[in-house]
Amino acid sequence: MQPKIRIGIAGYGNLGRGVEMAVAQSPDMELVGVFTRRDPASVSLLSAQVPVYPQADISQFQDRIDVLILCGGSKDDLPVQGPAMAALFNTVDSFDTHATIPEYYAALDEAAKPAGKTALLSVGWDPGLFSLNRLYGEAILPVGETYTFWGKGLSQGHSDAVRRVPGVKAGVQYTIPAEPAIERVRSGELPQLTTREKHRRECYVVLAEGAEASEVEQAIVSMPHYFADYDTAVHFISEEELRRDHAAMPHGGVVIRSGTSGAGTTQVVEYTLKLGSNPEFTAAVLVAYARATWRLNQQGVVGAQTVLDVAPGLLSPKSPAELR
Ligand code: API
Repeated sequence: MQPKIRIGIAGYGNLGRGVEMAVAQSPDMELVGVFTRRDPASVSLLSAQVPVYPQADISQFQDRIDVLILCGGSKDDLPVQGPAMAALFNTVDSFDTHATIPEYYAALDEAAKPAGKTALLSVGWDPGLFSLNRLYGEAILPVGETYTFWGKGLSQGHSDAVRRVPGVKAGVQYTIPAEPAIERVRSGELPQLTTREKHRRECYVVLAEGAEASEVEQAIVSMPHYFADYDTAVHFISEEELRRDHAAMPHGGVVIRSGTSGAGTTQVVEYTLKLGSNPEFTAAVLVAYARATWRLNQQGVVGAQTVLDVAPGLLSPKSPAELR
């Protein structure tokens, strides 16, 4: 029997809680503790046996944690926390600002490599599983087009970005795909679609006391990477309405590669997710990749890595011999 992989969680929001549940479903792992910037006494876990520690004490745990799963947001937390933690621990995170992945990769690589640590970034479903499926489609059908549609669903990345706008007390963001465009792609057409033609975005926002609605709306719709390239609607609602109507966090989407092989033969490949809980699923992906991260580190593969660098067998709790 291999010793269990010792997991730490940094940050305990929806994603951190999802990781706690996914580790509980993984018999080859144990949860050492949760690290938080809040007062640890104010954080209650699902499992009363797991301790909560102040984030400030984390460097004392270097010998007790095999992989630290970073559960902060991409906008403000991970760019700072990622490299700092990658110098101390093997890490996995769900950094999802697609446009700045190259610079985040470089910062992690610089921190992790000299420390002999492995830092697996941008793990989840998009970026993550969808990235893999885009790659498979493009490698196998080099002549064709790739389409990604998200939703309808609640994007954690965009909801986090909305909540960080000054004047926003709470809020969520739904991504809404253009269904007729999806049907055209499924039928084998190869339309050229702009970002704006594929999705629109709907935000439901609770204003902070004294905040000006028009200023908040302007700050959201003009935000680069997240909203500027889309048609975005902002609806102001009460805290009560937010709790009542927006507690569930469904999401999903499709990656479609449509192309022609050999003698000009049409081939359409589709990968679909229908998720009842976006954070629980993202967390489950993080946990499977935490296993791979530990194995890569054991094999001497250090520095920044992405899902495109990880062999599928490393995700499975089964050994290579069992998988064969
Ligand atoms: C969207 C997608 C969601 C990707 C999934 C994940 C998240 O616009 O809805 O933030 O929930 N980019 N990165």
